Amino acid sequence: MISRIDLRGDALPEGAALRDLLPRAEFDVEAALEKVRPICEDVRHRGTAALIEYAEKFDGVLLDRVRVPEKALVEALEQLDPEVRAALEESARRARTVHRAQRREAHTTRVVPGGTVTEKWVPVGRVGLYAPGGRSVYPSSVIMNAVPAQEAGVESVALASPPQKEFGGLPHPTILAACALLGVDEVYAVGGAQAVAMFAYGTSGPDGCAPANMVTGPGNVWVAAAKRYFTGRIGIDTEAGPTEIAVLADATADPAHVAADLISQAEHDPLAAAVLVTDSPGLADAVERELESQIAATKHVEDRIVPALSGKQSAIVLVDGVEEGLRVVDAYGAEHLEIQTTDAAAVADRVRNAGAIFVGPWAPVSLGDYCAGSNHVLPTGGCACHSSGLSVQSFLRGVHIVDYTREALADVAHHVVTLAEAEDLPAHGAAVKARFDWKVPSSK
Ligand code: HSO
Ligand code: ZN
Repeated sequence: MISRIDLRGDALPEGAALRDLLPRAEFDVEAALEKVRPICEDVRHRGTAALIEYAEKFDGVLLDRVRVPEKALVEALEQLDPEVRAALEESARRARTVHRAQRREAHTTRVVPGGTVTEKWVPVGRVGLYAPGGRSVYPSSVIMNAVPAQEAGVESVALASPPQKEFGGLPHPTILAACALLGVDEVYAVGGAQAVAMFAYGTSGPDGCAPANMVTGPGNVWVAAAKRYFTGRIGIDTEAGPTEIAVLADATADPAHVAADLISQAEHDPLAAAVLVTDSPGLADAVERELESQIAATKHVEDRIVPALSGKQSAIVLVDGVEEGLRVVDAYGAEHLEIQTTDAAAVADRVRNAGAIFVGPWAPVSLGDYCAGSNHVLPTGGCACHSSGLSVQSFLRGVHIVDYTREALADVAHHVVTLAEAEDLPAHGAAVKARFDWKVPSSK
């Protein structure tokens, strides 16, 4: 069911050449952009009326308003299964513990006597969070979005999630309940690219949504395309693609656990990627057998797990040793990477590119999805080599405050003037000279 890529024997190629040998899902954001552009512009010009029309067209619901009444949030929480509520509360508590520790203090550096640069951290003013609907109704993602924004001190947090026909045009009740649990009371029944456009441009009227400075959260290719469309106008986290799990394992790994973990993420999407990197052909065979037997007992087999595992984005990659395995997982840059080898912590310590790393036999990705305290909104598609998962830092801006005395400026003035002249920008130098009666103090 799952293909094999044998990289044993020859020396591994470097960088991009190695990456090109590894499997990856096609996720064509650029193509989706073409379709998303007119939708975004329509929302810009027609606001709520356009949102209501798209709800009918894409979600099959007739809405008379898009803002979810607060009463609906309270009711959803009241009706939530107490066990689900307790689990969400525990998930949020752990996430809050981890994210609170990410808060940043202002820091002042004394560059020279009388000259300081302070970096202060300012939260983004208003954030729009996106929670998908349809196949992916994840109240846990509401936690993973809202908690870092709240811990960063974002004052205004709104959330959009697609209207659901079976719930009278409201977003899924567990999404609403999670919002109520977290104190997110501004919620819109808007899905897809339209939701991103609503946050980016804002809409007016009694049912209107104030524009946001940033939009975060997972979504389908339309949401990713809309994020790309608005990049530069608003901040985004990353363009989330299909879920990925890579497992770096040696012969000591338990094949039943490795298979279960690969299946756990394949369960998300037919385009989800599951990649096992191992130096043990014995483990590879055993994992394959486990995959066959375990999927027989699970749920989303035909629609998601089989296409995900047999798709070109998934594979078992055979390597000569853990050393080569490390190079492969670094070239791949998985959203989630499990290390199931001897000395797993030491191996994990050497990984450079991964959204999140799960160490040893007792840290499956599903723990991180729900209750580790770590964030599950993570870079996909190889973006882990330049981006991080969602955190308090995502919602903060570092602002430099420059404070120099007359003497400290005088001391460096000649360098500023020299550089200004070297760049043919004499007015830059003049701004300094003017402060010293046009006589720049020479270096002492
Ligand atoms: N693994 C998904 C997140 C998720 N899992 C939500 C379960 N619910 C993407 O990182
Ligand atoms: Zn998951």
